Amino acid sequence: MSRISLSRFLIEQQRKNNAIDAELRLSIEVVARACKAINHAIRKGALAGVLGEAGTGNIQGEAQKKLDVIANEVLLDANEWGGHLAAIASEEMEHPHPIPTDYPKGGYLLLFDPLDGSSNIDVNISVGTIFSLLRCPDGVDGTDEKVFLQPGTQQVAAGYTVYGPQTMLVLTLGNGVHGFTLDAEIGSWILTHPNMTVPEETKEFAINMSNMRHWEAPVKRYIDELLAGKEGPRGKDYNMRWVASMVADVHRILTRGGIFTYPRDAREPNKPGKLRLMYEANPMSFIIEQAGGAATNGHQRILDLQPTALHERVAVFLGSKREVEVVTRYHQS
Ligand code: AHM
Ligand code: MG
Repeated sequence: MSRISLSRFLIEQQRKNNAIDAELRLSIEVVARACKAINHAIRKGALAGVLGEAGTGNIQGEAQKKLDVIANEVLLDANEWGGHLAAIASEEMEHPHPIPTDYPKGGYLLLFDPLDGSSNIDVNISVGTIFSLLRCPDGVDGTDEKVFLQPGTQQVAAGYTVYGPQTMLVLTLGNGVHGFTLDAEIGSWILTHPNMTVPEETKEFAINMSNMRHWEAPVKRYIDELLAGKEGPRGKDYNMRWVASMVADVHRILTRGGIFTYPRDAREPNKPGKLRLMYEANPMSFIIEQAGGAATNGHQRILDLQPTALHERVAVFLGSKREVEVVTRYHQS
């Protein structure tokens, strides 16, 4: 059987299913191409002198790694000139990035976390790129931050690349989730995981346990019950995994099930969790829901949340439906 490349997959989506238009197809192809260049830089590592700190900080007050800066620049350079975007927003930039005046503007807004899990770069553990695409309403200036503040339900496409033992791109256009593996020799993304699904039930959870003393009561109760194993109220033994790269943890869940959580905690009461809504939680929630899973902030479906700021944070519980339902119920009782 002939192999299906990402380009062919997208053209067929455009032609047969009408799931995307030409501008959206180009947007996804350009992000995917940029991710190949990011993959190349990551794989070179110390050979290219790209490990370590950049010596700068981002808007979130986090120290930037050299590869955070490189990945951000690669994505900006690749996406500026194609005429498919109205503006670009990134974890690494305080304000939306305008399309330079010498290029035409398009109808889509691109948001990304250029290198998620970047604390793992120097220790050679999987990292990733996360992206989300929204429509820019006609006649609206894309650089106005407010235009980005659309609920996750408005996303027209979302995806991530995981730079792991294999480099994979996982994508949703709102009609299922499809995984592509990079064939580095020919430089092509090949469809290897069509129709990925998250099993409803699981015996695996992901949380940073070192924050346990700061959790709110519903999260403590939920995790205590999982830890109680067969003898506890859940009646089965659970296993735990925590990569500290959301992309890698979510990819595991898409492959074999599980629940991923980054709850709000008492250290910073005004900060609901660590992860960012617009370019981490929303795209991942879209993917997980499209794969048959669920995603909430403990109280509400993440995709229904009305964003109030570009870099807003949110508590995250996502993955196998049954588990997300249980922890969400505990927040409501
Ligand atoms: P980053 O986007 O700055 O890399 O931060 C997000 C990452 C997630 O990938 C991961 O789930 C989480 O931070 C890990 O946080 P912690 O170090 O608190 O366990
Ligand atoms: Mg991140």
